Amino acid sequence: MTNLIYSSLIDKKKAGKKSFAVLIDPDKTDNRKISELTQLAGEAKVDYLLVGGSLMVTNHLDETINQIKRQSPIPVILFPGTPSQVSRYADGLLYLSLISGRNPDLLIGQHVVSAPMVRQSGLEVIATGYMLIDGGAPTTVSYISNSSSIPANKNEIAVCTAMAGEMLGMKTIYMDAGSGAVFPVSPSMIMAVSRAISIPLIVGGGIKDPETAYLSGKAGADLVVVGNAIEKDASLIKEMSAAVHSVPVRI
Ligand code: 1GP
Repeated sequence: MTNLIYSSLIDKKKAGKKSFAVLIDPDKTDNRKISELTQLAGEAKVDYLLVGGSLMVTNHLDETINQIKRQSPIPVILFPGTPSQVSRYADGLLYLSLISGRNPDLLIGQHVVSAPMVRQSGLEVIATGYMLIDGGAPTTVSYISNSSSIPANKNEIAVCTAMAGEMLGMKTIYMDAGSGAVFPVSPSMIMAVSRAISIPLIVGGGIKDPETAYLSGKAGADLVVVGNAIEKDASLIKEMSAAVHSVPVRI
């Protein structure tokens, strides 16, 4: 197992540089769309491509990743909604434990079941404390996981949850307002959490414009993730990526 993706995240964090990732949902993309996204992502210097979806209805994960890998050198990281979403063709895997919820199956149960398959895949595994933050709409993840999200105005719950995740040994914390959230994680919550932990902080969900992407990075997100908005308008990749990369370096 390599450590390339995680080391790159750590190096950038140490240098105070922000990263930008595009989330690709195989259910919502075809060959033509993937070609368009990989080309735009390359031109926009996107740092990582996340691949996954809360519910994968179609069955072309391997095919999607193979096409991305043929067309782009950008590292591909799996962001699995279910344990079946593991593909050895990716570069890494966010091994998500839903630490904001109280559903033991998503904290540890599904990991136990998928552990041999994950180990065998040879993927770089990045233990991730996954925190759902209320984004103003019920999300697929909250429904499927049967767990409530952290209220958007309860910064202290988010801070304590992230701190616990770090002390339990998580390598990153992912704060997610959920795909298609009405409103994204607030800059004040991002700032409070980023000040409380020293591991990389990933933020996504409901980021619809370059300004919000910039503000998320400026507040303390080390990696900003956008899916839906780019699915709807792929030309946003350039401005979103530039916005995140323009956050002033602060070490
Ligand atoms: C969802 O954080 C990701 O899990 C991205 O969300 O699709 O709303 O950008 P959006």
